[in-house]
Amino acid sequence: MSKTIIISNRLPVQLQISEGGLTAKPSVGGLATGMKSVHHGGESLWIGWSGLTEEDTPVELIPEIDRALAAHSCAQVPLNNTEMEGFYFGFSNRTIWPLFHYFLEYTEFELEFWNIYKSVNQKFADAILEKTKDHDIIWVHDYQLMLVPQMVREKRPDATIGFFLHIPFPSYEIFRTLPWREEVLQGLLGADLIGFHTYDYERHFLSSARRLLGLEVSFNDIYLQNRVIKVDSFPMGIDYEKFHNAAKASYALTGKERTDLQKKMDDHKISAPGTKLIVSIDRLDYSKGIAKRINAFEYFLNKYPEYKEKVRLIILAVPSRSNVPQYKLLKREIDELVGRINGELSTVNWTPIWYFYRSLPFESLIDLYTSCDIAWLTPLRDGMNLVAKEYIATRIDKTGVLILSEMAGSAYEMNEALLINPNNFEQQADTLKTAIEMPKEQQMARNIFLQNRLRRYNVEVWANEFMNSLKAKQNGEATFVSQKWSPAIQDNIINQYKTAKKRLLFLDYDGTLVGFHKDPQKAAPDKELYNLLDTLHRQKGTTLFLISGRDKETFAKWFLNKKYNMIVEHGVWISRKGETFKLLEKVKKEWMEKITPVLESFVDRTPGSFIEEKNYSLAWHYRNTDPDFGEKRATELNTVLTSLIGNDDISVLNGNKVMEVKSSNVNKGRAATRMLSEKEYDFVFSIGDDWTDEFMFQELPSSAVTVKVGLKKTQAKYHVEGVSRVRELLKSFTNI
Ligand code: GDG
Repeated sequence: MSKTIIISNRLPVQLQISEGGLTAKPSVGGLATGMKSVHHGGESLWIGWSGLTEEDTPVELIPEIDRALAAHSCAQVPLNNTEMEGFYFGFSNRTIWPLFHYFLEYTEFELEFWNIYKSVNQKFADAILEKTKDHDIIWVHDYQLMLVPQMVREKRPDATIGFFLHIPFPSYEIFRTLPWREEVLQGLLGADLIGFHTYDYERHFLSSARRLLGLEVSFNDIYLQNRVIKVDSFPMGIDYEKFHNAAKASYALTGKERTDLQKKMDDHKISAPGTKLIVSIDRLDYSKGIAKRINAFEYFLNKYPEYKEKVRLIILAVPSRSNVPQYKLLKREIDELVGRINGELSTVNWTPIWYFYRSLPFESLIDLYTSCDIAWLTPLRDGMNLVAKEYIATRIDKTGVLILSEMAGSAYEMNEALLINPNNFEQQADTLKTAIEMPKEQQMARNIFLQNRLRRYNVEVWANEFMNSLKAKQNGEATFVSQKWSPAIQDNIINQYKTAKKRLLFLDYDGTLVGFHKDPQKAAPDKELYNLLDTLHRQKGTTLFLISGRDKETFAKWFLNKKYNMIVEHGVWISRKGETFKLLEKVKKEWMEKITPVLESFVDRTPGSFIEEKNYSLAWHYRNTDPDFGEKRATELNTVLTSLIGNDDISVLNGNKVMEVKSSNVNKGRAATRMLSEKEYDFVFSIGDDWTDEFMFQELPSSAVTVKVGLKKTQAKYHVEGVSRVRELLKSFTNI
């Protein structure tokens, strides 16, 4: 039976070595709880770092640690101090974290960090390969392990791999500044399913994949030569019932049973009735906008001084990555800010800010959520922000106001909150006032919607949706109708080929026999291709046709002396056995004069595009344009041309990054069937990669063997992955 394998930087278990020996406790973090439905019993294994470096682990304790972890279905990837420095504190938290949160000024591009990141990712990948079997389902988490999917895929091409990014994926303009951007994308593309919190992150990723790797993207699928990768958004939820029930339990406690923090907040409410408590909880991280929030609070108190002594801001900042210099500086900045503001504004009865720099036990966290009238969360950039969701879940009587930054992923799902731009102090001051004055009924009306949504789309649903989507991919959801060319199919077809007396082959050129080049003139045939075509051409009983949309001059230059049969310009010209090209179809060309200026205006407005003038058609190529822009222009051009053409004599073909205008009575299908009607053939084969080849696949008789190159929707019976597979396939025809 297949297992589920979860991989994250940290294991969901806290190990502690003390004099009494070793303790292993499950951690209570969001991810650990979220994965409960996926990580249970003997059916799953969680691989990650234990939290103890090799230097901190007495050798004699290692077997005991492994046993303790195994009891929680976990296995560790041991890491030493140098690895932690380069991989975690270095590349993960000094390169990727700031860059992906749009803090370019904090981003360090250090080759040493990158090298260690690669080697540690390899360690994780090796651990996966060692501890898993072929059919296991692998789910890799987060930005520390972006190279792992591809590293596993290399060794195990058929593995089922999912990847989820918990932080934002930045816009292409930011991402492209990373010196190792292609490697990172390639690493992620080892997965079958790549998940993000929001559609924006998804679209940024797709845009980078298209622009940086030139990959074909259709909706949310990325097409590689041999695989289709699904990219989707799965907004992470929380364990709603856990927070809701904990809040209920907290209310039920009587005076003495309450936590110290709760007692302090109760006292405050008694001594200053009518005052409002505002809470903010975050890891101490520059992405969370804590310093700006404190400044905005001061701004609010100065703008609306009537609220002095009436509101208090409670800040819980949880220590985080304190080894990284930027975090040390931030800590100092916040200490100073709180000190200054409290110093300047405090009165005998009032301190405006209560500031805790520590991690609190879960119960105290709940106390903060339940006792505070307002939660004020102002990240400058945040993948999701679960605190916002947790605050709402704990509001048993449905009161409470959430002020949330638009820059948090959770803002997309929490429209009923008061959404703010954390850089706009004016707006925040006014929003604080609105929140303080908001009538209870309005608070409740907003929170009912929020609570219902959070209850429904909880973290378990999130994990299950991701897994179901991944499993659907594993089960090979049909994305296209053709069958993959397999060794068994090949054997069968070679048998037909061998026994046939008269064979007819139609081979498309670009994207089929050779790969694409930025400059089409550079896609000349190589020696290997000439040898292959020579052998087929000379083979007894075989009639070979190269069939292409290219102009006759280029093909004459490359192939005429080889005496191959050729059909070019989609069927306008034909050359057999080395004779000069003749017209195969009578075609009109008067329309060309009218269309040329239209195409020229598109060339002027679309850098990188150009016109190819053929004898009977005009092609507008946009392979070298910005991909998004090029597609947009192509759609525009299509609309313009269709409205201009207005009759059936000419038509527009949408090829692979090319739009071709040509006479309607010419296409590869028509040309191929004409050849077929000239003689009796008992084996017909056609292969091609783009839309224009579909005419052949459609019009050839059903007994023909039709093959599409690449994973696109097609009328062909079979598909193969790419140029090198095409060549292998054709080579098999030569060995008879
Ligand atoms: C990353 C992304 C994304 C906080 N203080 C205490 C405490 N917490 C718990 C909260 C919450 C969690 O920590 C923080 O989660 P966030 O989502 O707010 O932020 P990150 O840690 O930055 O998480 C983020 C998340 O991954 C999930 O994908 O949402 O955008 O940056 O659950 O309750 N828990 C306890 N004591 C504390 O003092 N017990």
